[in-house]
Amino acid sequence: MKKTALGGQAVTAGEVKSFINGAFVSGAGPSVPLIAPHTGQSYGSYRVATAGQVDEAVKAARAAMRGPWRTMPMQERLALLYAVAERIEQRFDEFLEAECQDTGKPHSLARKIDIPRGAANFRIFADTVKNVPDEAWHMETPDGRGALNYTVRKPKGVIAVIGPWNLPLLLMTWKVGPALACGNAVVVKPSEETPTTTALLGEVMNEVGMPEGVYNVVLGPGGDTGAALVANPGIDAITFTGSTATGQRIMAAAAVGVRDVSLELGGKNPGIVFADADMNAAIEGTMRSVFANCGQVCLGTERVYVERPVFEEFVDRLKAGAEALVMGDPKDSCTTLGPLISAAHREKVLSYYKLARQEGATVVTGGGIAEGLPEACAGGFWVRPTIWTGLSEDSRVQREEIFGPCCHVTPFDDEDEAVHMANDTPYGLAAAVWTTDASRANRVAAALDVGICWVNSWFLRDLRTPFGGARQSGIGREGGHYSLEFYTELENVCLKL
Ligand code: NAD
Ligand code: 6OD
Repeated sequence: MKKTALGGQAVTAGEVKSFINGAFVSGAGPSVPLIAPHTGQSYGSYRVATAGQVDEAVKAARAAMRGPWRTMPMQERLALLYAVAERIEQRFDEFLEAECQDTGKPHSLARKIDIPRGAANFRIFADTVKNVPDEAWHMETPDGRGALNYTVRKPKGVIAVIGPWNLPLLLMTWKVGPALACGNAVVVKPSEETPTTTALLGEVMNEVGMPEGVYNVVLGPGGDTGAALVANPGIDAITFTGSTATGQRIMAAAAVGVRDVSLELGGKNPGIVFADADMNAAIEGTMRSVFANCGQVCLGTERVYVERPVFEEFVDRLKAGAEALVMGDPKDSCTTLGPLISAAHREKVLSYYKLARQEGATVVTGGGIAEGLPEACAGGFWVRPTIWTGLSEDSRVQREEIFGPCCHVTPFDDEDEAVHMANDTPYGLAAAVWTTDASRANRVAAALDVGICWVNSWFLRDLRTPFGGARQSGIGREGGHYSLEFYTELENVCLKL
């Protein structure tokens, strides 16, 4: 059978399939059209996996945990992960096409970030597991013979992986990579908006000889398929990336049966630009952090604080940058700004554009639906990149996550004021600080209540580092050996000598 993103086993006649126990299956529930965000046109469909099918997937994963996967030597297991990474690279263009069709994001972006990370997430966690040190403690005993304590690291079992639509392959493999590297089996529920690359990975799993049931995919909406998955008692732990509202529901579901959760949630991230910053770098970095992926990046900047002496220059240059962004066909190499993911999300973003005006913002640029796109894109979910000034810190636009190509820029007079405003949020995911003063950089980074603070950069990712959010931006850290803490259970063995 031909193995292309839209014509292999994962997708037949335009229907994206669930993947249960090594086989591609149609959901037994209703058929749902898939809509291309850049055209607004349907390009395929999927059928909803029912609670019964979710249970089949969980049972397949549990069976895999009793089968050859459980006893496979680590080197063999990790060889499979390296092979997955290599196969993603060999099928790079298919993953690229599928990801950009589902999301509408520019090919240039996915080529650089999403697909390479899809492969790297398998390689880096295979390396991590291979290099994790074992722990052993010798203890004294009254009889003088002593005892040896050592730690056995075991897979947690069957992990539910639930992902969002903004970076579907990157964020799914970011969890599936370490989960499998640690010897778990997974049941993945991708976002209902973007199922294709997750299904396509099923083909790769079969191609490299992954045992049946280790990697399973169930397609469907969160309230149905997702809720059935997290409620299933055969799930040992849940790792989730998505909104804070859904994260709270998942945490409640995980409480039944006392299952572990890892939650990577929303943000309202600040960027702080000091007058001593390298202004070219600050503008370039802030442009990316506000507009990359059409502002649909959890780590993106929505609140920019700029020291007053450079405020006007900064706003003028950011405006010029926003107005130079090019919207259009994702395949076109000139395209630098994609659409929003869906009609519903565009309604949400436009409601904030309207709210900003009602709350008294000055619209520096943008502020509505984008027009003048090529004819093929006319029905897509486009909005204009937007910059505001003049809002108070307690306005809803300054407090709520919008997840669109927009930001508000506020002047500040001193460091304390900037830190205070940046921290005045229920979230705590990421921040970006722009300054050439190293002492100030360290001071401000330490004072910010966030999981990751970039200094003079944005979205530089070393996968060995801890990743996660403070406050309502999440619970737990993944990345490097931190992922191993979530995806394994530790057992201490005390051996009397
Ligand atoms: P979402 O919460 O609506 O959905 C995420 C996933 O959860 C989807 O697969 C959805 O089907 C599923 N889901 C929804 N309700 C569910 C339920 N009751 N039980 C089980 N699953 C359920 O989020 P989204 O709109 O897909 O993504 C955007 C959000 O994700 C933003 O808030 C963004 O900040 C956040 N996000 C966070 C990170 C991070 O690393 N912190 C990364 C990317 C996106
Ligand atoms: O780079 C990563 O590992 C990661 N988790 C990125 C998250 C991006 C949010 O949209």
